Amino acid sequence: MMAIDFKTTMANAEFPSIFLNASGVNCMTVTEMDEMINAACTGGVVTKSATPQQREGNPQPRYYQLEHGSINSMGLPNEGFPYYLDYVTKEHAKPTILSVAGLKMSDNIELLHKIQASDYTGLTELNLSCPNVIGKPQVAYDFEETDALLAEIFSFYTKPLGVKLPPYFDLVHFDQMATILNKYPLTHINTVNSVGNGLWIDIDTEKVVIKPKQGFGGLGGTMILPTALANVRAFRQRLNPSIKIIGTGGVTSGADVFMHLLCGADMVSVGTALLHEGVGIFQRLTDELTTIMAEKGYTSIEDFRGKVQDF
Ligand code: ERO
Repeated sequence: MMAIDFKTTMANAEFPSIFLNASGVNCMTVTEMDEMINAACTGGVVTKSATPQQREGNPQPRYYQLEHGSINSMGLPNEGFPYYLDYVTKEHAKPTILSVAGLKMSDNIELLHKIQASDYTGLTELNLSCPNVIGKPQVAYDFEETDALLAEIFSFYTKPLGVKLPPYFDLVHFDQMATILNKYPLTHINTVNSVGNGLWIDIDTEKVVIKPKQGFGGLGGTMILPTALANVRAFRQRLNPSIKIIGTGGVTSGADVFMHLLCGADMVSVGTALLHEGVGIFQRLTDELTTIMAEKGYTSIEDFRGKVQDF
């Protein structure tokens, strides 16, 4: 099989491949982040979303594998912002994306001030879409609050910054959010976070399958692929070309990656399937994507990126 060059750039970062972990999977500890960086066919690593202080997260069980995906209500367990800032500030063989998630608006501002003041010059991703912190709504479902937050951030922040978005389900919401995002010098969006507040029940026990929030949790995996593709496509049609897109959601095969790229994704990240298969998945996805491209006579992603055809 002919090797294809999957190098890609975003802001000042040169990723050797298009593949990343979805934040939250394989990125909690230095060992896990190193494993992502050292694995074949990865572009780099996205950290677990960091809060100002270390957190244990929600009570167990908080993750459950479903037939067609997963449900989670982890509740932002993480080692705390200093741990991840320290990691990304060190030299690594591949680029890093520092994911941060304040529990309140002032946290987000404070975290970004700290990154601005630090030696870190790489990419940061502000998570505006965690569905699982008890009593906290997903920020990016509040359009006015998102706009106000980004306005304040870009009054002082000059380093590369993207945002992690929740899935949207109405075309008007894509219009409204894209209009807001286009006002700011964002490097990228990452779409989608898990589909918030799904529910699953074990019919033998007649009980919900995860403990936090009476069983409500974020859905990931195969079942959310169509939602993820719609969000990548809808935002690619609406965002400034300078804002790149990390497509996240439902990727388990090279065909799924190919669809994300046809919708306009610049990079593709993997969550549920990475958790189940381990970092070896990136070699498999690369091989499967390469086979599809070879069959179609494509030698570069640019031959088809964003070129999904309508009837
Ligand atoms: O519960 C979590 O830690 C979590 N789960 C998700 O599916 N998405 C998140 O963004 C997130 C926490 C920030």
